[in-house]
Amino acid sequence: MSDESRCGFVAIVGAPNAGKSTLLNRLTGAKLSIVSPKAQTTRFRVLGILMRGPAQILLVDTPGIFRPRRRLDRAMVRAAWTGAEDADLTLFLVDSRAGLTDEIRRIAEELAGRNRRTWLALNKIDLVTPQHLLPLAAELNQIVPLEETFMVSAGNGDGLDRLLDRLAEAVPPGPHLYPDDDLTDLPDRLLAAEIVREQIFMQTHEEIPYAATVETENWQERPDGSVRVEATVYVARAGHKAILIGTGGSRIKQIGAKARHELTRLLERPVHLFLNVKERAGWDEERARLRAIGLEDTE
Ligand SMILES: Nc1nc2c(ncn2[C@@H]2O[C@H](COP(=O)(O)OP(=O)(O)OP(=O)(O)O)[C@@H](O)[C@H]2O)c(=O)[nH]1
Ligand SMILES: [Mg+2]
Repeated sequence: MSDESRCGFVAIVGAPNAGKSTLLNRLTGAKLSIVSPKAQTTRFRVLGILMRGPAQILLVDTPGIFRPRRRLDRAMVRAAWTGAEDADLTLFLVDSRAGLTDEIRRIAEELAGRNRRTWLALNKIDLVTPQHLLPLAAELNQIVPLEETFMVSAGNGDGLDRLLDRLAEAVPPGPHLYPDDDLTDLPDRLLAAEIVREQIFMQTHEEIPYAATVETENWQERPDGSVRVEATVYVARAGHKAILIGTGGSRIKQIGAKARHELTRLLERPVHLFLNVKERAGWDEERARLRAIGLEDTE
């Protein structure tokens, strides 16, 4: 590898649940983007800044691409495609266990139409027999021209060294756009809201995770080095609020306790976390709510 300075954006794009956020976290060695077993966890673009030799790789995690219904969904899917448009390279991440579903076929066709530099990474290879992988890669290549193909496991790290080496060579020559020891540009207030939302995804079911959004309302640094965070969880209906709060407040307490623990670890200082739950019908169609989580409003 040459010692020439390089820097470029690489957008990780794919179907919901492919493992995009897991990959971003694994490659940066940090928890930047929330992860859950449920689809449509990520709602906005998350930047991870990665150094590999003289190269700075700016990895962008994006929301999964699906058929949008709500204004929120449309803004999420738009954020994913904009991420790809703005990047030097698109890394198409596919869950190799799911195979070539209609959803993945549609994304591949859309990628083909956009005609950008695209690499393929078949993920979750720890879950499949290796014979599946080459035919799947070949089928995808028939739909969209793929410059390179990687077989990886974001879960256990297999194949990622080679992917990183290749990315470091592929990003264009140029000065680094961020300080080399920065990990992300995500503000702590947004991180805090996301960590609460992650617990909602982990601890509630059916439509509840999709009916909730979280906003940090207040952030106070205390003289003792701790931080006091107040966040509001908006839900669409009274029934959601009751479920989220739980009997005698048990569910929201558990969500708060887990989120506080995680935030204390991430921010490396004591965190006092206060959660309010508010019913707000139609928040997922409301521009201000989408802007609060950094989604663009172009409709
Ligand atoms: N076994 C295995 N599980 C994985 C791997 N990568 C991700 N997962 C799991 O797949 C699930 C989805 O991972 P995410 O990283 O949230 O997926 P995503 O593509 O960001 O999903 P959205 O944000 O909803 O689009 C989680 O339960 C992860 O733990 C992998 O390589 N192997
Ligand atoms: Mg994600």
